[in-house]
Amino acid sequence: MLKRTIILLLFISNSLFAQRHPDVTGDVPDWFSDAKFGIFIHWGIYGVDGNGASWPVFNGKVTQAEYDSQLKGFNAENFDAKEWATLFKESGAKYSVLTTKHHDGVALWDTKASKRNVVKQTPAKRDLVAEYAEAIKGEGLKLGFYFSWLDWSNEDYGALGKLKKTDKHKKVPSNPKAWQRFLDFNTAQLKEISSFKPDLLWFDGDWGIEDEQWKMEEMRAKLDLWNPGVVINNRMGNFGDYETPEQGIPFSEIKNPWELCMTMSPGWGYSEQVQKNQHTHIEAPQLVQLLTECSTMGGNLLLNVSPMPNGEIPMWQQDNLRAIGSWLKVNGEAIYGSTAGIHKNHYAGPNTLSKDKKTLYLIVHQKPVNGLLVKGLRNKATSITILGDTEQRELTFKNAGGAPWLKIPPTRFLSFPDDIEIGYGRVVKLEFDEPIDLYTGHSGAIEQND
Ligand code: FHN
Repeated sequence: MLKRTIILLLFISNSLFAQRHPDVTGDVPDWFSDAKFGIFIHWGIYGVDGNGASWPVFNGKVTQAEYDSQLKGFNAENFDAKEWATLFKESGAKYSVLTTKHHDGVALWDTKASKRNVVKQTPAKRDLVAEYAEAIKGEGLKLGFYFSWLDWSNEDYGALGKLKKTDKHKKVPSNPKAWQRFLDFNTAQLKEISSFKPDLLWFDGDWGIEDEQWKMEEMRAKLDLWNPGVVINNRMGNFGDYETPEQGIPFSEIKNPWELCMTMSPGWGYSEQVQKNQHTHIEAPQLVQLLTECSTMGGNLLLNVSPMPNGEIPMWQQDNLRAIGSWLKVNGEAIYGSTAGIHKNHYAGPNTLSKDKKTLYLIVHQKPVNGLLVKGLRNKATSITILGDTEQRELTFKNAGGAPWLKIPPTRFLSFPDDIEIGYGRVVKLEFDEPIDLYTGHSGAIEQND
């Protein structure tokens, strides 16, 4: 909190000199950076027709009335929050994020700020957020809420005109009174969902409008007051805590804490058509690879599921989550609480390090042919084993070259037993007495020999 206050003070001083203040505070609790894996849940009336969450209205593909005809088909009749929480726990996820209100403005809780909610306007007639919150906390998972700042069903949002997602022009409300009414509406709803004490708020839809129009600085102070310690993503202007690359593993290093949100198939919400197109479904081994790639770069994976209108999570998505959980049961020590791995020039594959840098986890998704190539490693490992190897074999290096008297380590080839099945990926654990020491230079003539 102190760090956030200091950053806020820096922001205020910086803005006096029109410098760009940090996009995020970078101030996240250990539980978040250690978690590495969370579940995103896009659940809403948009699963009835399956044409996409909220966007069909914005893109003019359907009228508001056509979109809202889905309200009558959203019944949540098979929704069992405890089943969801048990499944997410089994998946190895440490937190989950539910869409409490998407851009369509339909709240999944019994909001008093608007009749546009599933209790009053759908056959569900239940406070789904309350049930979800209780079940998630009951399973010991961290509770996350998604909330869309923008609301295409609310005319007062229109006070800033129909914003295009890429529209970064500074907007001044055409109707300041209506815009303030919209801000008050959002504030009232955020106060309501803050009462469930979420550990994480996942905002969306702030695009195209400046922080001062959203009054984000004031909003952040309120959210922190209502729920001290809540961690917030960067889709809150410049007042969030961590970055949220979407639908694509980052290519370059992200220095701030970050979390990649990704779908297992096209689209965020449920769609019968997507359900049938099994060839578009990302499968468990690939999802494990996505997770290890994020861990290698020091980030989290927030993997999306898309429950049906009746509250059931598609079985193929459940199977994927359970498969990931089985993999993490054996290999989780390489993921949870890990830090970004060594550079790809040292090991050309996913890998992570323990916080004290005394343990290196090399992750293997394909069967090695000539062993695993590791370059620039100066340390002598005290133990090299494969997680889950019932025989607990010690692996050995074959060393090529090197001039230790000049602190130039050999190029190392790590043996990999032929009988080890790769499955969804295996992890080689290398333990050292000291933090890992990597050579990053390149040698020349060796003018002395030992
Ligand atoms: O427009 C939304 C989209 O529907 C989905 O909710 C994603 C999830 O990150 N966020 C926005 C697009 O970036």
